Amino acid sequence: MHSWPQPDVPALSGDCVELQLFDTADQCVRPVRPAATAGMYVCGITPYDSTHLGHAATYVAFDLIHRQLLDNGHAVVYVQNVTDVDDPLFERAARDNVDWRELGDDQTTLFRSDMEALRVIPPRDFVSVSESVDEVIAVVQQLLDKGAAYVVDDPEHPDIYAPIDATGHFGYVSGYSPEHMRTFFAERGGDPERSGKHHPLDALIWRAARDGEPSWEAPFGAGRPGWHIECSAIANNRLKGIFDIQGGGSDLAFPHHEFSAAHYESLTDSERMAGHYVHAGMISLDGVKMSKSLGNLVFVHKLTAAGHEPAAIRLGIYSSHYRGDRDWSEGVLARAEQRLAHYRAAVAATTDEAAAKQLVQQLRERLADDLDTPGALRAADAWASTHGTDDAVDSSSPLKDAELSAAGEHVRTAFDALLGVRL
Ligand code: 5CA
Ligand code: ZN
Repeated sequence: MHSWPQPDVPALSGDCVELQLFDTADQCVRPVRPAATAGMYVCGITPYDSTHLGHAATYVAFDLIHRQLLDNGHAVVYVQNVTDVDDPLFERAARDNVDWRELGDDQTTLFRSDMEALRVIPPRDFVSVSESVDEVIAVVQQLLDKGAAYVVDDPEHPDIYAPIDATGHFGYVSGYSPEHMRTFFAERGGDPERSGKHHPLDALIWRAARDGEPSWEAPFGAGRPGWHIECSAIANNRLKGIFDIQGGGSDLAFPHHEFSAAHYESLTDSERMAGHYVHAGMISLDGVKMSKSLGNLVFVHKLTAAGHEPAAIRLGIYSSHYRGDRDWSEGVLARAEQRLAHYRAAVAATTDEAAAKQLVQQLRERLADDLDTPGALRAADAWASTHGTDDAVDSSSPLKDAELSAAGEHVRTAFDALLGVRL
């Protein structure tokens, strides 16, 4: 499916700093070190309801990674899926009496416009499950042929599962204990009670056709893809040899990323699918996790419709570290809007090139250190306090090039290139 328009990402002068990221599997921060072309896969939305600020914060975190990789001189192959074949989507479509394809298309369109507004660099390949079922069928067939998948003993619904012992190293991505695995498997779309499975944690890779559900013909019987296999197939078919980063929110570490990796590794007899497994924390609103059931959702399109700039939304997200569970509130946004005005006033006033270069270097260092955005903003705050002006400036919209000194222009370019923020 088509992606969204590419924002302008200006080239930034000065010395780049090698990106280091926390890897969930190894539980440490270490350099990413891709080849000339880096590969990144980030799990996409399930398009049955509007994208909320939690989703947006996660995609903005990976956009920061994308931007640091570009600044490090790499080309980036960025791949993202859209889970448009899934139970919640079918349930919502049935409830609202609309076709599931139409619901998925409409919500994906809204997502694209939110991402475009936030100046998120689009994936090169934006791939829906419904357009990649053939890829999943090929992988399921290979797993069956290899003995790394089995059909449950249920003639009515002969679903296909991958056993958790298909590799000898299952569990390395999340590092969860068996108790944790059981809890999260049940909470996050797993079916531990399904009769006929060899182990309660074995993962569904092909769901045999049911009445009233969409299904596709396959050599092993009509049905539809399981969740983890879809991302495994879509990612690995596009990132062969360059799978540097597998990403998503922390709720995806187990079982989703664990099984996506295990499926690929059992198929290829390899040890490790991705170089880094990177996970963003969950966003809450006023201290309560944003969730559809509570209805405490903040939507990007509502904020922008109310006149809040996407640049301020970005700065609000950056005020805390991407890996922590983070709170959003009106106060966070208000402080971000003050910051934006403060930075614009300083960029408009400054003529100190040495200080501008020093700030840009600090921004690069902080961001290269596992995306330390709070540290980057602290450096910018200090710089703006020294170089800014108390004069009132019109800071409600991006500044114009012609008004800026070389120093101001350099800082503005850095905010745009590294942070996706137009000052
Ligand atoms: N389609 C699957 C991935 S293949 C999925 O998880 N879709 S989703 O729409 O539920 O979530 C999309 C992304 O947003 C995932 O990376 C998820 O971890 C992240 N996400 C969901 N809720 C939040 C939240 N409250 N805060 C931060 N990230 C979130
Ligand atoms: Zn996924």
